[in-house]
Amino acid sequence: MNVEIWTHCRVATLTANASVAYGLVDNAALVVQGDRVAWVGPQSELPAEWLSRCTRGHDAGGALITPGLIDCHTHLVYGGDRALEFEQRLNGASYEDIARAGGGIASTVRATRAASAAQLEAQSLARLWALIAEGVTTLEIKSGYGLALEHERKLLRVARALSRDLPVDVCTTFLGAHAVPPEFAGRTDDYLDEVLRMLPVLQSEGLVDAVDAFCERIAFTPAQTRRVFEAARALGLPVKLHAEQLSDSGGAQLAAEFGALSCDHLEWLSPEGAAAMARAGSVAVLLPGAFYFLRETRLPPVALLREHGVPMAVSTDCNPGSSPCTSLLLMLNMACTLMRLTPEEALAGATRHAAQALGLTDRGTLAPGQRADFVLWGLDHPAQLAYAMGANPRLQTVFKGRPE
Ligand code: DI6
Ligand code: FE
Repeated sequence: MNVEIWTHCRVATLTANASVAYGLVDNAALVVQGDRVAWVGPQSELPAEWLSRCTRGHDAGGALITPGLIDCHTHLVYGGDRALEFEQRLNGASYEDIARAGGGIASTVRATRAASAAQLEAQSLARLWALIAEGVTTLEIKSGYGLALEHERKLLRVARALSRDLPVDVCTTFLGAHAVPPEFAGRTDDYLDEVLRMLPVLQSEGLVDAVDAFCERIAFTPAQTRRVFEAARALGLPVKLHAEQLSDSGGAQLAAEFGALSCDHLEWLSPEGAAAMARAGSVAVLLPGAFYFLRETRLPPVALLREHGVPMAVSTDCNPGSSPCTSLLLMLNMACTLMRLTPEEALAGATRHAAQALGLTDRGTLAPGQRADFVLWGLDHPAQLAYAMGANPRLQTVFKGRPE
């Protein structure tokens, strides 16, 4: 097996409980065997055994190396855009007003249904490239703009196909319970029956890694969300939840009851919800892009999450309505400026904790046995990743041990 050694670098390992901030190793060496990290530490301590087995050496030129970034909450595959609704909001309409008037998610559902798979793929690929260009090596993509079997299938197939020839892994999440489509208007429970019919079919086609729902006044109640979660549990699928984004409906407690991988948004999270998440080991996924773009004023309770030791992830929420964003680095900055995360918390949120939010234990840190997904940056210190706005200091990405 190939053994490749990277030297002349500074490595932010992001390992949990590291004794130094970011798990930073100066004058480091990083040994890759096949698609895995075999060893990381100070170059002066590199075991001779690895040197003798080395098949290729890489001089990193003094670069900073971090784990590949992980965007753990996106709705990246969709048709059309919602720039005109953005304009309506600037003229006074609220996000909820627009949704109730048949716009919002419903307008993206119309555009997504009308698009062919090839059109969806082309549109989504441009967004995916933007993420990859900033060092993303794993991302999640949710369905939820098809809301009918053939269209949810089309969207999820596009999501799966996107990573085919690219240095990135895609995890797919079924979000059939995102909104009630027009043909089921006023018949939410009938639509949920349909969601529960779609789920096992899509799962049997290998299109579903996890199940999500939008638990909110303008979407599904906790009781309705529970039906979705029970179906997921029966199929052995992990769950996540869009919870407490616009109001506190107790979604976090419900999700925790099902051992949710994550609860996402959380602006209205209550102390009881945070305690439940801590008990369940759910990750809090913070989405500063949506907070910013909807001009929310209520911040997710970061201090409370810290108090309970709930791990925090940071993600783009890339979607046409509430976060038309394809920059995870900008989200790190906004998680700090808007939500007061530290740059270290923000980076852990796009690496280690983002992996946890996807149920992935083989990535998100740089340690022996982990996937060799990492990024070389033209930076001196990892705090610079969250500091700059609109910069892209990426030099090179290594995916599954292979340099691009
Ligand atoms: N919450 C969100 O922020 C996105 N979905 C959700 O459940 C917004 C989706 C959209 O407006 O298209
Ligand atoms: Fe979302």
